[in-house]
Parts: sequence; C-alpha cells; structure tokens
Amino acid sequence: MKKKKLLALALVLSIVCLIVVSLATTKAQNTVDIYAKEISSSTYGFGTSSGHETSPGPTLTFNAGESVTVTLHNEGQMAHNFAIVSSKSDVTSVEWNSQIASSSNPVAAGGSASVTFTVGSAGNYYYVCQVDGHASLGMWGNVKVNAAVPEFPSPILLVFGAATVTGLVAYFARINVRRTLKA
Ligand SMILES: [Cu+2]
Repeated sequence: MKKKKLLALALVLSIVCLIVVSLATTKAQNTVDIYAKEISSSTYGFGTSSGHETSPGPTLTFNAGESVTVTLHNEGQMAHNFAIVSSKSDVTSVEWNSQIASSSNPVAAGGSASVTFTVGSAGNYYYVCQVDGHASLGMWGNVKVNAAVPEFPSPILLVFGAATVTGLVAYFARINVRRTLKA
C-alpha cells in the first residue's frame, strides 16, 4: 500500500514536471508593428504606433534566437518597405531574411505586409526602408539584440525539482519513523 502510494506520488510529480517543462520550452512569439510614412518632403520615418513616425525611428530590442513577426503598416503617400541590415549605409546587407517586400516591389501606400524570422546573434543592427534614397531621408532606426534568454526558466524548474525531492523525502521519512516505532 505504501509503496503504491509512493509510486503514485512520484508518477504525479513526474507528470507535473513534464507539463511544466513543455509549457516553459514553448517560446513566446514576439510581434512588432511598424508604421511608416513621409513626415515632411525631406524627412521620412518609422514608428511603433500609428501616426507617431519619427526620424530616426524608435529602437527595436530583441533577444538572440527568438522568433519575431514584424508587420509593416504603410501610412504614407509613397511605397515603403522594411529590412534589418548590418550596415545602415548598405541597405542590401539584410540580416536573418527580415525583409518585408523589397526596394523594387515595396508595400504600396495604405498597405501592410509581414515577415517572420529568427533573430541572429547579439549586437547592434539597423532597420531601414530599402526604397532608393529613403534611408538617407531618415527611414531607419536602431536594432539592439541582447544575448539569448535561457530556454528553460530555471527558477520554476528548481522550485518543482525541490518540491519533488521534498515530497519523496517526507514520504520516506514517515515510513522510516513508523518502522522505528514498530521495532
Ligand atoms: Cu520608404
């Protein structure tokens, strides 16, 4: 009876641990909305909320290795696109297949389009509009990539691990106490 209870407890705790691990390893999807428009005849910009485009645009911050979906909303009168590049002065230096549309086939005025990509290694990058001349008119912003977040949220696993060990030790201790009293 005691052995069965112990096995049942161990089984339940194992299942709970497995569920926690599987939930914890499901990576969060980071979604970013980017808005683009001409601010004036000589300044074009990007923003992270509708109607709030600036030049340069707001800094985007990601974690290395995370999956990101960026949606570009074109609120301007002209066609624009989006790409993360390693060099602001070279709009063809695209990183991680992060391009939305292209310089020759950009997102039309009023349109929107998305891309999903996996962020590369930590460092400083830029996002730009690749349409001829638009980056130099101000259509760019900084991209900061932080070091990768651990896949397992270790504090949660430690708590469950400790709970499992404590539960098992408590059971064994009770059994031993009873045996000692009987003897
Ligand atoms: Cu543009």
